[in-house]
Amino acid sequence: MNPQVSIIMGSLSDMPVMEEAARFLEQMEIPFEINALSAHRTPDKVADFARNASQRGVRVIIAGAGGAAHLPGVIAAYADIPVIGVPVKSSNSLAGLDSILSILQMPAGIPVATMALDGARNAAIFAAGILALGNQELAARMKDFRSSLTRKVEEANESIKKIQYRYKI
Ligand code: RP5
Repeated sequence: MNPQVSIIMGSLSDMPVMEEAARFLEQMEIPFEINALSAHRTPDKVADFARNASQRGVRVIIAGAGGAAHLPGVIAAYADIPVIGVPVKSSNSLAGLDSILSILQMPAGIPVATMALDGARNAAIFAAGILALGNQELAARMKDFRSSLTRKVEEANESIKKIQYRYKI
């Protein structure tokens, strides 16, 4: 089975954030791969990976990095499939703002769909949404996932209702 989504991170130190993406893909039964590659430490491997990803069956790439965070943009420059970027609040970052801007502010022509800081779960949800366009079973699983979010708010309101306040109307 070929991976449909490839999760790439700049360093093992990004893993606590990026594994959230892996967990969601697992939940949605989407075949994926997850690896570390660095745009400055392994530039040739990044180029090879990004050039060949679609030929291996990968449909979407999720790339996470911290600090200067050029990895998602470099991958997008070589790849011919959508790249979703996850800015990671890493030990070397300026509170994550440097990573957000590096990924978000791509010059016109080579886009990276940028998620929130540490937003790896949303990256996987976005990737699943893209794949669901051509996969009815996955679309049904995504619909169930959405319903579970709705139920969560309904349950929250049930819990809130039980809290007593003297002045609550
Ligand atoms: C970035 O620098 C990585 O994506 C990571 O977020 C950050 C720190 O990397 P390490 O020094 O922990 O390897 O390239």
